[in-house]
Amino acid sequence: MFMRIDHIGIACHDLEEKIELFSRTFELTVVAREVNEEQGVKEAMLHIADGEGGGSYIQLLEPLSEESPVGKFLARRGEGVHHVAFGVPDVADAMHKIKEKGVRLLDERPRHGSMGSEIAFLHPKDVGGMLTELVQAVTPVQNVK
Ligand code: MC0
Repeated sequence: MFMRIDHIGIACHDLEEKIELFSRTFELTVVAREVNEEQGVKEAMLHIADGEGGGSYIQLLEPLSEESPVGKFLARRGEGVHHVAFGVPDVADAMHKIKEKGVRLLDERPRHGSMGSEIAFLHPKDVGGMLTELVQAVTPVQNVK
């Protein structure tokens, strides 16, 4: 079902500061920036590698408000890993299969994610405490190297 780790989402207070830190420390390059109003985040994608169905990234997330998912996470737990996202060939199909196994979906239908992807979240309490995201990259076949 999973083709690769698409990205690790990291919650932070100051996006620009963390872009500088991750770029300098790990020699990563920012390949996309976006404000996602629906998800309540300002974000940047730092490219790591390319694999089956698309790339792998570090995703830095700054909340747009204290009431957003990332805003609440920061208040409760502070900065750090917020979620792990897995690349899937067909997000709707993966949602259906995972729901049948008794895991709660946080989205009834796929939503808009980074770089034109379609995404859906699974409840962390049903996946060992890890907020899990499913990602269908926009052009999986073309991204394969
Ligand atoms: C909350 N919990 C987490 C968690 N956030 N556990 C692991 N990782 C996280 N990130 C835990 C809480 O500690 C709590 O456990 C339990 O889940 C229920 O939390 P809650 O009180 O209902 O808390 P809420 O209201 O903050 O909701 C949490 C929930 C929400 C995961 C349902 O954040 C959500 O729907 N997230 C999905 C959307 C999202 O995260 N969007 C931002 C990234 P206890 O033990 O205290 O009961 S958007 C994104 O990343 C896009 C742009 C992309 O990748 O392309």
